[in-house]
Amino acid sequence: MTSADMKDAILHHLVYTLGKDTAHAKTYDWRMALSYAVRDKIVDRWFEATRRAYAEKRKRVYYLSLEFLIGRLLKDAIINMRLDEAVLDALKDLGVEWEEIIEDEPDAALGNGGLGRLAACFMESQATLGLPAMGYGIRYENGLFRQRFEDGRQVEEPEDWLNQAHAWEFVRPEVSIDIGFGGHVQEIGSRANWYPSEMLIAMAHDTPVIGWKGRWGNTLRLWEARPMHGFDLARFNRGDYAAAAEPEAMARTLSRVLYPDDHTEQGKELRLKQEFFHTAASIRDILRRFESEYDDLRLLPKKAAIQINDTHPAIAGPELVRILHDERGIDFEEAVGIARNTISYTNHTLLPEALETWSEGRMGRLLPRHMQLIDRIDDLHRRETGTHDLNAHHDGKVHMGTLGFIMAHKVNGVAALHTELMKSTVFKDLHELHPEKIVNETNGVTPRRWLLSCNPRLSTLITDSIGDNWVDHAEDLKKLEPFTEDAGWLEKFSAAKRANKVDLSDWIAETLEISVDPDSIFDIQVKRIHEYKRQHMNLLETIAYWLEIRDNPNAGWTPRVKIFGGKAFPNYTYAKEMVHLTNDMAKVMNSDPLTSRYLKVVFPPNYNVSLAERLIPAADLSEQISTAGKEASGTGNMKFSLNGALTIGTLDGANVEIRELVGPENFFLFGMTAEEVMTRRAEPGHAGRAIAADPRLARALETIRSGRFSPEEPGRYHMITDNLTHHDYFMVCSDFSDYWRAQRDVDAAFADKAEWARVAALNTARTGWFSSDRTIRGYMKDVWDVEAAPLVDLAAE
Ligand code: F58
Repeated sequence: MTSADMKDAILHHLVYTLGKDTAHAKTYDWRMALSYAVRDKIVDRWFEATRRAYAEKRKRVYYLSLEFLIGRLLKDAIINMRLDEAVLDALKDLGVEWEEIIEDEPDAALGNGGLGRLAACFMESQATLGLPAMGYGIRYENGLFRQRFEDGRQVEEPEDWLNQAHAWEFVRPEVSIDIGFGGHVQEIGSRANWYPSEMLIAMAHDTPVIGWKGRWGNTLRLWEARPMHGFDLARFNRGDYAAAAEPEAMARTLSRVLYPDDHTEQGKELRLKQEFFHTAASIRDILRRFESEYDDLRLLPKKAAIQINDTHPAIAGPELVRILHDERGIDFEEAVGIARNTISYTNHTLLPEALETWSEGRMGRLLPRHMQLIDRIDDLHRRETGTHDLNAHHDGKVHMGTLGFIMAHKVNGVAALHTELMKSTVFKDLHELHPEKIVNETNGVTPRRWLLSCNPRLSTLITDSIGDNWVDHAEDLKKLEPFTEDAGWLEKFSAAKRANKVDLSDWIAETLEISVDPDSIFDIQVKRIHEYKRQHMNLLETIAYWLEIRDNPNAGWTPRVKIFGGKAFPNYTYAKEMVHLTNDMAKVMNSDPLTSRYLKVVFPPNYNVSLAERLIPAADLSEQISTAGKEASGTGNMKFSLNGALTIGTLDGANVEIRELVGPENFFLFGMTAEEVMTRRAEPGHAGRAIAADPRLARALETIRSGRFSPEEPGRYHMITDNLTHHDYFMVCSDFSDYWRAQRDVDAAFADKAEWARVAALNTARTGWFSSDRTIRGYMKDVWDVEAAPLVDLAAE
């Protein structure tokens, strides 16, 4: 497409879709007009891919996830369609700023963190590989809350990304599915009729997901909850306006918020309803499509693979069995077999508190037939395996991890270590019964968004050096290795990183009014705020470093900018204290005349996909410091490494694989192993001993305790200091000394600029393996048993 065509297309949409003339168009209008112009180019290919999937009778993959953290879509679409030049020229001609347009798009935060972002990367990789696939999620009216700081405290505000028209979706009123809750069950022999007492409708909204070079397109289908019977006119006419609108409001509540917070009873109820709503609508839709093509349900596993992303859609098993058995009359055991061969389950956490359970009371009330079927599934599993005590339903609860496991033919972990720990801890007994079931699929990230798009300077250098094949064959990045021996090339590599750091410094100055020196180490920890991720260990090290600089301000310290980003769940008080402490520290340290040349603390609010795209390319040091055994994989760790940051980290999650690939000598390793953690934890008084043995740690803790960062409320952080001193389940104290040592190794390494650049470049060269294309290929082979369509130029057909 030429830039003149692009310009015409933009102007056409500006006038005829937005109803604006150029004289009155605002940034929003230009962005929408551009989005529609780009979308037009996608639609034909998307149709063609869909037609081919049908015509070639291809097996499809269905990715069921309560979260898709897709972020902004416009730039992604432009880049994958390779329209960047045409768009830039057209905008220039029209006098419209590209940056302004890109920044104007709301960041669709339909996820909490890594799990949701993984789903988004997978959608993009599936489209790039030509794999017929569909993502099913919920169209949350308000995604993850927006984070603001007030006096350093986190304040949550609703995220209103749908306040404006959303250019990327197509509403499908014809795809409206009835969903029931509650009521009673009438058993007829083995089968039953379920008569729900409450009904609502799931209506589809489709977003095309286009792969690299526009050679395949898939659909992200998001469900919106709608009332069965809208507005009650009779009540309205009686003057009861609020009651008239009630059914609509109640139904809408279901797809209103993305749940991090299921603390209250109502919250729990709503979350379970969301899970069933999402799963039931998706399963219906999958079966409708299947039955439009085939008439034998026994073929389902051959034509459809249903992946459940964590246990959130794990009710898929019983729901599919219910339809096959109760509604289609297939024998119960056979129905279970079909469902199991179709479904597979990804586990993302071993943290006991994060493994979902539902009380039998709640499940029985909301999903009475499913509760019966879960007991029958347990019963069948007992008979199949001759065991007595491995039920999904036990101790008055339904354990969704066990249910997911029993109803899947494959269960996967998301990094090598995590998968091994699944086998030896949480799923030990089930694994012994089904040794073939657990497989590993180490996570990945799409190199289109996480290198090509977010880091144009580095990607241009890469493409100039090795061509652009790396974009969809990321292992090609290996070809950069010889360049890492070339001083001239390394200078270019460093120049790209430095320019990214300058951009970030400017942005920090502008938005946060903090000045940072781009020649400092940009040391970044961005992720959900959680004790196991140990942001507080980073904070303690920051305090210890700060105190040491103060002791001897002229000792020639290596300057650092400590950058934090992340949200604390609204009900997670401890994490919120960590946020507050970070901000309190920043206030004191950034204005300390003795140290501020050497140390700055920066915490931009509202960490999201767009902010990640800004921060990651500018990082020197990636903080991946979770307690070993707790981080299932991590995907931020991969993004940093791919963008030429060095990692300081524990042997946890995918860090283990990153370290192997980049080379142990190029990774700042510290801390106990998962096994050592388990042993140490069993030793009473481990925290106290660690504190007694390390004066720096003792002093840093004492500094917080003394109220140095919160003089107006000296005891503010006693929750953190008491916990670390007396319990310290996550081993912050025990790992601190080694973490300090590793940080000083970082300082020493950074002093040799050329060597640092070489290692940074090696990180980029050696982490192509972490492309989500590789991950998806793994699932295709080990889990889904599916092949991709041949990649052709769909537009030319
Ligand atoms: C994350 N889980 C893991 N959960 O923590 C991370 O190690 C892994 O890389 C990633 O999944 C992808 O496999 C995660 O993001 C959540 O966000 C939960 C969603 C439900 C509410 C509680 C948090």
